[in-house]
Amino acid sequence: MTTALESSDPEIFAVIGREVVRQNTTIQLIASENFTSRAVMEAQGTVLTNKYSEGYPGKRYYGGNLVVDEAENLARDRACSLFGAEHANVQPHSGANANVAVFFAMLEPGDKVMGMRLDQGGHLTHGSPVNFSGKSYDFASYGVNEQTEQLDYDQIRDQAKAERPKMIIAGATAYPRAIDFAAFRSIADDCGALLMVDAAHIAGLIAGGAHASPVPHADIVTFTTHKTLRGPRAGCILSRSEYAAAIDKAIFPGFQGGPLMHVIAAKAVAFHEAAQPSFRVYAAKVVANAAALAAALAGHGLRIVSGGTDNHLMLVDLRNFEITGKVGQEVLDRAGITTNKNAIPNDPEKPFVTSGLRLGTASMTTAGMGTDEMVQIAEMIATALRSPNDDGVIDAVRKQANELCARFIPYPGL
Ligand code: DSN
Repeated sequence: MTTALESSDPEIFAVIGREVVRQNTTIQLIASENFTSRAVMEAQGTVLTNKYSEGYPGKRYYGGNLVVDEAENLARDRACSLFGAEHANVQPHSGANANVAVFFAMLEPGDKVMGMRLDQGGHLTHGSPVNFSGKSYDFASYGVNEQTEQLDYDQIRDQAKAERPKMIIAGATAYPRAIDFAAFRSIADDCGALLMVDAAHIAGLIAGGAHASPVPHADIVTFTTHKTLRGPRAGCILSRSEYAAAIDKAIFPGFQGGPLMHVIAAKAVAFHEAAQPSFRVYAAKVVANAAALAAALAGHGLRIVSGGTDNHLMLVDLRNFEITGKVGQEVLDRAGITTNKNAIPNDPEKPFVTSGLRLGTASMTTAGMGTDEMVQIAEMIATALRSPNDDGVIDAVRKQANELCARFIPYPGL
């Protein structure tokens, strides 16, 4: 049967078809990606995309919103129940938007804030000088301990006492260890700061009980819904009730216009899926797979930053293979293994080159892979990285990757 898209726009139809093939046939190890469910995708491809709904349920600036109000209320209630939060704003279009809105709500331009440095695992919006956050606020950044490559809570406490920030941001995009949110709370209390946690990467692990929750400790928690949480590409903000009005006002009318009601409906679907017992099993498997992949890579002589992983991701230092992150990513792409180059702590290379790779297990765990497959993938990665210029070796690894993926197809029938 010809679809509407196929007949009206064969070019885009073909592009989507090729991307389905890529996702179904190659190994996806980008730590911030996942394979969302068909139900989540179905909710996004609906007439809810047509509705303008500026405002919030019961208080909109246009008519005709009674039906979509139900979708947003379901999303808000399910987010609160999943994470044990007092308030949820489900309108952020992305994690960066969620973070901007929190800054608008809680800070004045020029205020002192502490966040993790981008080149040590933080996010652009945690005060990078090239981002609006670093340009608009006075960031004092913290990093990881040089020896352990892990957060050093005593060091962060000393810095916070000296800097006396108005807000401390905990959370990262490339930090492989568990984060002690109770320690961050105590540090924030010591210097009278608000505590915001950016839980974008680990939101699914928190929902599935595989990482401690920041919600009891933080004033505000932001996260994205598409990483380990496996929902649509978007953001969300949880907060204590006392900050609810300020956060809502900062998202709309402060920063965004009309909410994307089809995406909000898909968030509701994802929150429902993450509340099921099977999601707890999934989250535990993601962590077990990451530990197995890291251990197997270390067995092949690759150095794992900080010596291991407690969550869904790991950073691999490629320097003893005498290869940069940029080359490593390109070689693995040719070998049918999708990764991203990533700075390692105190990286001597530039951000566009780097000495490391960031690998995550959320996608391939969704596809059904377990620890045996992680051991096979580690072998493929090491083989390809040892022979970056040998097309025969790279082709052989690509064939192995295709064969492995044929047993774990995320979207059969698509
Ligand atoms: N791009 C996301 C990641 O890969 O972690 C962060 O925004």
